[in-house]
Amino acid sequence: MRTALPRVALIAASLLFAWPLAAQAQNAADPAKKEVLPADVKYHSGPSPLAAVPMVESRNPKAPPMTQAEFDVARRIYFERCAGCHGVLRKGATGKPLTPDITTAKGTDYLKVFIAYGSPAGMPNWQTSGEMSEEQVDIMARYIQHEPPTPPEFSMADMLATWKVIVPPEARPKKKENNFNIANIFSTTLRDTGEVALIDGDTKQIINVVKTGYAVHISRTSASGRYLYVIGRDAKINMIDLWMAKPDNVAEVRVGLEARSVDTSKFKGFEDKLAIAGSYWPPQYTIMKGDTLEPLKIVSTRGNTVDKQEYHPEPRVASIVASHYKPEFVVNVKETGQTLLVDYSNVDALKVTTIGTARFLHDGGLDSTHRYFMVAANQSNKIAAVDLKEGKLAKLIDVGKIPHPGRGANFVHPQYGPVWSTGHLGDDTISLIGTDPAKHPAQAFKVVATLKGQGGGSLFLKSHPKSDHLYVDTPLNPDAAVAQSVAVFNVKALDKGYTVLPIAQWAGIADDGAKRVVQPEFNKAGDEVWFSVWSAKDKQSALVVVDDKTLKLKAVIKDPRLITPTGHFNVNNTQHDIY
Ligand code: DHE
Repeated sequence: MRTALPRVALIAASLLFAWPLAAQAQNAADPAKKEVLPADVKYHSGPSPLAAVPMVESRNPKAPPMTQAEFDVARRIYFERCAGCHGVLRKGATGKPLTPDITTAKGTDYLKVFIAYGSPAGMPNWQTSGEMSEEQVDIMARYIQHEPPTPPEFSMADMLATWKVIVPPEARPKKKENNFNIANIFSTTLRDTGEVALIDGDTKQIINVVKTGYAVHISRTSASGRYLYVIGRDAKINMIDLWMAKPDNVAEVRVGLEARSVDTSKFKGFEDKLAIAGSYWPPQYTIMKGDTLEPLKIVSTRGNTVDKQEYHPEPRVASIVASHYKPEFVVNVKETGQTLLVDYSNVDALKVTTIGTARFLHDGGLDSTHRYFMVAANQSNKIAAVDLKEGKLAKLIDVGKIPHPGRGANFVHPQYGPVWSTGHLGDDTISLIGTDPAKHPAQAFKVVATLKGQGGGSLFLKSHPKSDHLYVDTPLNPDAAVAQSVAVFNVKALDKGYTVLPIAQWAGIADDGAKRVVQPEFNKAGDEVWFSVWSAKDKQSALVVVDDKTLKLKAVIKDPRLITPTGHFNVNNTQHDIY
């Protein structure tokens, strides 16, 4: 029999507040269990493509019964709303573990209250916010007491079955067959249509809209600058040849069921030779031939956590960057907090250096010399600086709440020399970290200054060697005015504070969308900055281009095909890691 929520609310209220308080006391001692903030929950609770995948299911006899129909509904909701925070196997990630040993002990009534009302530690109030009905909350409370359904693995045979060489290397252009300045092309993610728009950075015209994977995530450029590799959340990689008369797909493959990262070999002698992609499910990375995406090697990332040395069954691959120093890919394994330096000089005998960094690794980028990889361990509130020349951890640096740099921003601080910087999802600060141990040893890998920005909810910030500005977005800030604008600092006068640019207002688009302003990206010359003004699929979006010298509006790119634009990647800056 289903219990009405208000009645159980009274009974369970004491439990509701008891658990989080106890958990918070524990959190203070355990950095791996930090408080979760609403902006972070919103960010992590995006739909997972696993919702549609058939899975191995088994029932826990101690859990309350469910019909198959209820179980199917719950499984879909779980992968659409919950898996991003609690993990596919419910072992816990940003959110708490929800394995049956824990949940059956709590019981259905307790869990219903928790799901319905949320918690001060960051669990959203799914029912009182109107996102789930009372019936759905009841189904979810019972579902999480059963064994988590397990999605299938994804083997070499599965990959080969999806692998397509659309235009084989020998049939591709022998020289560039178009007049585009390809170094200044932008690949713009059209998130909800599963496409990228290739935009000519000089003329601001759309060159082509190319079909890619589901909820496409990032684009990366090959070492030569000729190829673009695009990955969707469904782990589909598309390879685009920019030399074609109309640049388009030449190869594609799926490397798993869910993924976020892709890159290509950049060390001298290995240019365009190999590609790599990391998956969320199964937890593994795959090395492919750079010219055809033929999968060559799959390596699992299952293993032990850096701190308590506990086994983790689903440590997801977060950011990947190609070293310019050695024939190595830097692969960041999120839940275990291990940074892997994968030596690809002999794919048949891979040498992997495993560097323990910090749990919850997410995104990051290189310092201006390309020697150090700076990666955010976001729920650990740390940046790990990894020395790619020496192959070791240079330092773990404490920063603000939930650092989120994208690739970060490098510039020369007037007092402290070269710094790399990150904004934060959880607070309004921007941490500047010294990156020049040779000339500024006292500042090396320390937070040398902390700027105050517009607010929390920041995802990306950017500068350029030719610019005096640092641009900081805040798309997940709850205040619409903050989410729809960016802060700009003059890096030569940081004490003067920031100027606000009303980017969404400049876009001049219909007023009914969210119009979140996301991801500053410079053009090749470093004299203009592009932003996405991101609204829902059925609302108008746009791109806004700002003149970096004057901070005035330079252009607005509007087109019915620009649906849900988010990230954009300038070919030259992505190729050479300029940021
Ligand atoms: Fe991203 C980079 C994961 C949500 C836009 N995102 C990354 C990277 C990872 C990641 C691991 C680093 C890739 C690399 O460098 O190799 N992102 C995730 C998630 O797990 C998360 C939190 C939830 C999800 O369901 O996917 C998530 N990301 C988002 C968004 O909602 C964003 C804002 C819009 C969108 O397009 O989905 C978004 N993520 C981006 C962008 C980058 C990125 C633009 C690349 C930044 C760069 O400058 O390189």
